[in-house]
Amino acid sequence: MFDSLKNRIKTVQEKLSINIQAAALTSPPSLDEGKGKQGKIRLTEKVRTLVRDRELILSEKDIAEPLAELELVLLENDVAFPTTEAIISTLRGELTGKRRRIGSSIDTLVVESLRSALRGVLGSGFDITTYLRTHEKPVKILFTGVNGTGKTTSIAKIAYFLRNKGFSVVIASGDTYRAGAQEQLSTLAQRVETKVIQHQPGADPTAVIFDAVQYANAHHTDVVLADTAGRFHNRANLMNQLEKIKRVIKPDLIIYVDEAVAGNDAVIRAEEFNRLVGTDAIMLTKADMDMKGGAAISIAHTIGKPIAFLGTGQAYEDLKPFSPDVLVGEILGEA
Ligand SMILES: Nc1nc2c(ncn2[C@@H]2O[C@H](COP(=O)(O)OP(=O)(O)OP(=O)(O)O)[C@@H](O)[C@H]2O)c(=O)[nH]1
Ligand SMILES: [Mg+2]
Repeated sequence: MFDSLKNRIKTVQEKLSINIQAAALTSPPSLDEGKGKQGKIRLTEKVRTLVRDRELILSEKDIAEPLAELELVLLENDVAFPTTEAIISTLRGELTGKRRRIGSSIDTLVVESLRSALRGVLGSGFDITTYLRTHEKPVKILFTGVNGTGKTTSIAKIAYFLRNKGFSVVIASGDTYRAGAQEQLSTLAQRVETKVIQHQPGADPTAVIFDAVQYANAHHTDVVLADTAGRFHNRANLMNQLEKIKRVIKPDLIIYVDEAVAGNDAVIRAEEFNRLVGTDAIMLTKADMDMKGGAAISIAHTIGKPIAFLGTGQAYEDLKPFSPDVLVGEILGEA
């Protein structure tokens, strides 16, 4: 992820440093700066020496150009408009208006301000293992999302991940709609050695998930992972079916699954799903195929829900618990 974003952010970063250095050079010296210079700056001095310990207040004008460039870079990489605005506004706030001592630390100032602006839109992340440890069992997790985003694959990955953490898991084969969906899930579940509850094709998904919860109660299973058929949010009958599942099963968590490659579409769909059936956390799949990373940056900020996991490939090990700090490090080219 972020292949196309990283280099361009680096360029903006450099431009910001240059502009700040220029502002430091042309600003009047502060009171405690070396006496006897009478405000004259000898340009022959090395820049680093010159700006060291200089105090200045950066104005919006000083950084307007690199910020405009950053705005464009973010939008071109599918970062949602409100998220882009939030990043720019935090960065502007971090850099301007404050009296600060500018020295050899300009690069650090720029990187840390960028980090804080990006960090601000990514939310807290969602630590599923802490959630599971602190909630009554079985914890019922319902997976929602449009067709083909990776719900079924993600359920197998999460089952594998949770079992490795010591939790017992049962999967509910709640996609009774798409031909081949149940077989796909049984094959995946077999690979990760997890029990699946299935009914006949065409059965009511609520009944399947209900049975899985009964199974979990009887066997003291920690977690129920409930698959559902892919559906578009404008299909009222299918959304009503999700509503029914929610009403009857009362899931503890609803995880909305979408693919990072969908960019802004993922953000828009996530909002609709959240509005219609609710969402507690997000799983973004196909991060391995996403060059831009816009959805990963915007989705939590736009719908106000945390990202729990990133899917990073087709195998069941290809799952990463989401860490906002690691993601920001990646964007800033530190990882
Ligand atoms: N590269 C990559 N492929 C993925 C990832 N997650 C899922 N896939 C692939 O995406 C395709 C669709 O995955 P499914 O799990 O069937 O998607 P789904 O959301 O359950 O699809 P429906 O049930 O039809 O709505 C499969 O070929 C998966 O192998 C991922 O993180 N990276
Ligand atoms: Mg599926």
